Parts: sequence; structure tokens; C-alpha cells
Amino acid sequence: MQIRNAQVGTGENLLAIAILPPLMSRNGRVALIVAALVVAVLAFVIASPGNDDEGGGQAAQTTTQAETGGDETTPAETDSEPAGPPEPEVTRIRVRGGEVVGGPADITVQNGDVVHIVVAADAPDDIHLHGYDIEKPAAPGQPARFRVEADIEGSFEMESHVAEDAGRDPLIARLNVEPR
Ligand SMILES: [Cu+2]
Repeated sequence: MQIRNAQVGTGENLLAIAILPPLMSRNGRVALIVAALVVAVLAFVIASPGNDDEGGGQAAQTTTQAETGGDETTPAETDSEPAGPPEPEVTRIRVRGGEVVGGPADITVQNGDVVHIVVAADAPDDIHLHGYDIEKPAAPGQPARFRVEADIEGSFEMESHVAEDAGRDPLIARLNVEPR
């Protein structure tokens, strides 16, 4: 009973979409098409064998949402796709008195991301990003700047070679590159 209602609702919405487009903006049409696809997929899932009472409740909600979207020209919710790639965040690390302020950083990115790490130190140092094998000097007022395309997956240590040579814990940061 409820399942049948859901199917009728879907049909009405598809009909509305077929009629409305000439009156609507392109964005409105795209939004409606997206909404129609969502409704269609949900209706399919709900109508598949094995679902009972719960599915009927969802179907009723879905129908209501879609009808609202059809009456108004406001775009559907855009929680499915983010707009463009995010800007790379800069991780700023300070080494003071041979210690990493706040403890070693933990940086996790996805393969292909651009990683931006700036290490400021109050004494001359050599900062080494293992795995990518990039070594840069740091000095007071002259931080080591790393800008790396993270195309090697794994977990890599960034070390202070001065700390290492002095027998202290050299870990400055850990860069974790996960599969995209
Ligand atoms: Cu090293």
C-alpha cells in the first residue's frame, strides 16, 4: 500500500519535471533532475523485495520532499558534491629549545593533495621529510618551507637532524598520505 503510493508519487514528479523545464532556470532544471534521480533511486531501493514497514515510511518522506522541490524553483540541497578542490592548508610547526611546540604534528592527506608545511625554529636546524627525501635548512627568522605534492602513499616522518645528532627525539611531524 505504502510502496504503491511511493511509486505513484515518483511518476507525478517525473511528469512535473517534463512539463516545468521551459519555465525554469537552468539551475532549477538541474536541481529537479538531481532530485528526480534521488527519488528514483530511493523508490527503487524501497520497492525492492525484503523491505517492509520502515521502507514505507521513507517513501512517504521522499515523496513530500520531491513535491516541495517541484513547486519551488529553489535548487535542491547540494550536499552531494563539494565545489572544487580545497586549497592546501598550511601546517605551521615551531621548534623552540629543541622541542616541538605542542608536540609533533600529525598531518593526514590524500594522494595527489598538495601539502604545505612550514617549520620555524629558534636555532639552526636541518629538517628532513623522509620518504619524499626532502631536506631543508631552518634558521631563526628563516623557516623551512615544504610544498609537496603527496604522490607517495604511506606514513612518513619529518625529522630534525640537529635533534637526532644530539640524541633527542627528532620527530617533528608525521605525514600520512592515504589513497584517494
Ligand atoms: Cu632524516
